[in-house]
This record gives sequence, C-alpha cells and structure tokens, in this order.
Amino acid sequence: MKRLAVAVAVLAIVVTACGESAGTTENPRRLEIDAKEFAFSPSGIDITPGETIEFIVTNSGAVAHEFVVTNQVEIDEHLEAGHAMGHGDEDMANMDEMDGMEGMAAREVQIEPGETKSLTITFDGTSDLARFVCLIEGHYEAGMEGDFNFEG
Ligand SMILES: [Cu+2]
Repeated sequence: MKRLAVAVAVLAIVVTACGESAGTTENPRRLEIDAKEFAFSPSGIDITPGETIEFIVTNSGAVAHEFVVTNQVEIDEHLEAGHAMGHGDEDMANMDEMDGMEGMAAREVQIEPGETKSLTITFDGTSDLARFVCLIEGHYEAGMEGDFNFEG
C-alpha cells in the first residue's frame, strides 16, 4: 500500500513536469512561437480560461515583426487608424481617446530578425483576447495572425 502511494506521487511529478497542467501567474506555461514572413507557427493555440502563458517568440524572418495579443475590435481599430494617418494632429488626438489602446501596449512585443522575446499574458477568463497578430503595416493582411481557442 505504501509502495502504491509512492508510485502515485512520482506519477504526479512526471505529469507536472511535462507541462500538462494549466499555467499560473507563479508558474506560467511556456509556449514557443515562430514568427516570419508572413505567418506565425503555430497559428492556433489552445488556452484553458484563467491560465497564464509565457510566450517565447522567435523572429526567424528577415524583417522586424510584432507579436500582439489582442481581439478583433482592436485589430479593426488599428487598421482604421493606420489608414487615417497623415491627416494631422486631429487624428492623433482621436487615437489617444480610443478605448483599449493603452492596455494593448502591455500585450505586445517587437522582435528584430534573429531575436527572441518573451511576453507573459494572463487570460483572466472574462477576457476576449482571442487573437494574436503582427500589426506592422501589411503583415496582418499578408497572413500574420492566429487564434486562441478557449477550452472548457
Ligand atoms: Cu510581421
């Protein structure tokens, strides 16, 4: 009976070490992503609501890329703002007033070619952060986008 208890304890340690459990703020789940022209790999990632993920993003391409954890509303706002650029200070003022732009800054990293950067995000269960993209001009349109799939 004692031997069985030891076996169960060892098994529990092995399962934890394999990273099968959801990430926490103290112990985020590490997840590697590759970015290049013009795609992320993987482009679909399963998330357990409430978990914390440390994204380790490597730019294996030839130009700079971004990794932005976001939602479709922010993406559409960004694309509209980009297209409205060049019309003077008025548009810049409007940009500052946009909801969510400030929060977005904490959810993005810029990565130069050959560089690896990490970004830690907690998916708090009520968040609508279901998309990840590169927002450098033209990259999203070319295919630098992916989806988070929330399980359970
Ligand atoms: Cu890019």
